[in-house]
Amino acid sequence: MDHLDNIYEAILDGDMKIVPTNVQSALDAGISVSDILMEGMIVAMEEVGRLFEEGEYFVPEMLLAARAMKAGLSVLQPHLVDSGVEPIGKVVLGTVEGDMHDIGKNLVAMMLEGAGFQIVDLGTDVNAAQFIDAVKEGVDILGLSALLTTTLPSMESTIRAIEAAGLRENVKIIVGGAPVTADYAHQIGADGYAKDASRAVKIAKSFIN
Ligand code: B1M
Repeated sequence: MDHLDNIYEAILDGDMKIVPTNVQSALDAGISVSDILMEGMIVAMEEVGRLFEEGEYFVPEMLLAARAMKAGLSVLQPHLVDSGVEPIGKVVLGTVEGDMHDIGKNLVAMMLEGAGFQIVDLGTDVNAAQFIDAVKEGVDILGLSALLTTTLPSMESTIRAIEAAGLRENVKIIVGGAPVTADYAHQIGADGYAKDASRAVKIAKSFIN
């Protein structure tokens, strides 16, 4: 098996000890960070989702795979993040109320940080009042993530609450996550939609320049 297969298999096995070792071996072998991420790690999480849908994996297996994925991302993080650069803007990020998924949001945070943004990560299950408090602190961009169709409405209610608080003009809002679409983003009044972390960086930069 090659390096990327090893990473893929270890994530499917939920092996949080082996995944970081395999990621490091792949880096040492000169495989690009982007290939490790896209072709080793993200495809593995997609397969975990498929196995869950088909009833072959249950929540505990999904949780183990997520932990293994996070352990691997921690090895990649220094390669995604440049240190010592002056921030080009401030981004507040969070997964919306009711939603515990944070791997995609964390990846967006890492890539934005790597692109020079200061990140305030509010974590998961963040309610509108928490987002509002963070926006009041002064922020250029607000990033909302949702992974469940059942938590999409929290995205919309967060934007409505920010409008009601009179803060909408102060901040650009980017939304993303598997069930989010460009149409949905437009419908709820977001300023931008990003399908993945690298597109989130492009959009965020376009709001700053
Ligand atoms: Co969950 N889960 N899960 N889960 N889980 C999904 C999302 C699901 C699609 C699986 C499936 O059925 N195929 C399904 C949702 C179905 C739906 O709503 N249509 C599902 C379900 C049903 C559930 C539970 C309800 C299961 C249950 O309890 N019965 C439950 C809900 C808990 C809750 O949140 N209240 C649940 C729980 C969990 C775990 C806790 C076990 C775990 C999460 C652990 C964690 O995140 N810390 C988990 C996992 C791991 C998944 C899957 C397998 C993988 C998600 C992931 O990390 N992907 C997922 C299946 C899948 O997505 N194929 C699934 C990798 C990640 C890099 O991609 O998050 O899409 P993603 O992020 C991408 C883009 O979407 C985008 O950029 C990222 C990087 O490119 N992006 C943004 C994300 N946020 C963005 C924000 C932006 C811009 C781009 O701007 C701000």
